[in-house]
Amino acid sequence: MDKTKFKIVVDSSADTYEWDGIPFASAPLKIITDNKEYIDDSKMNVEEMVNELSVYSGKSSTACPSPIDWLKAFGKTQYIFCITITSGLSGSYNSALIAKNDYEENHPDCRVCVIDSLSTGPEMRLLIEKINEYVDSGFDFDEIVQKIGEYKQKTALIFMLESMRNLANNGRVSKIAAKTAGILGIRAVGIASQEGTLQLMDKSRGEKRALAAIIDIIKKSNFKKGKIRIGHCLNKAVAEKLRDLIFGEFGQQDIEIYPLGGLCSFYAEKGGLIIGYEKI
Ligand code: X90
Repeated sequence: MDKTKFKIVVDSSADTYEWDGIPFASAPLKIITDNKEYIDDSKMNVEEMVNELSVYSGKSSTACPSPIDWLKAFGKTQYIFCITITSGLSGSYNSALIAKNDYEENHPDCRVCVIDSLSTGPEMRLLIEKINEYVDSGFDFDEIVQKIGEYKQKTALIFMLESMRNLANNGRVSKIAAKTAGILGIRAVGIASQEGTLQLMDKSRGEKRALAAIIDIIKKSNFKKGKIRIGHCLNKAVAEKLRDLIFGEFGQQDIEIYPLGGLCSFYAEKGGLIIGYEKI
């Protein structure tokens, strides 16, 4: 199989700007304040943004890629797999669909599969890895479309947030849901719902209890063995604690830890963790 006929394209909520071994592109989301626009690409300094925003009290918002941004990321490739942040919280998926229709109309020999992750960050990372594997195994476009749809049923996402201020201010969770996270020491633990929205599961006082709540969710999802990807916002230490708890509870697993990109860091805020895993 000629791998150069394929391309994986994601929006920047996947925290992934480059990928080895297969043509790859990331379409940036933007974080906008009254005095600055941050573009979530490989050049962005996430730590600087998070620190600047922690002392900024004005309005801030985000914007998804436009269809033109998506078309730029598509380039000229025969088979494109395009993965977006959940359509339950962002216009990115709809924007990608417009780009797909335009692209296929102008390139009748090309095909674009747009995947609504109903999730974000580390769960999208798992989808990237899997599509790459399927291409390596020699499956054709239609087979991969079907297989990745099945795989997506087996992955899930958990989050742990110390603050939900930016989520609430931008209408991505209700103000009531956001209220307790943000009170000193309380962490909101939850999952991506079936509809691709935030579903709170637990409000824990203290890091230890919050990590225990995460382990509990993984256990209840019937996890035995699988890949786990942990993205953190300036909080590698807690990500490593979680990894060790997972090893203790379920034995050695394929776990990777990495810093969240700009978009996820904006919403997860300092200290936040987002975990993508193969639940079955
Ligand atoms: O279109 C846009 O401007 C982007 C809007 C994104 C809104 C929410 C992003 C949330 C990221 C929070 C924890 C993970 C929740 C996943 C639920 C599906 C991080």
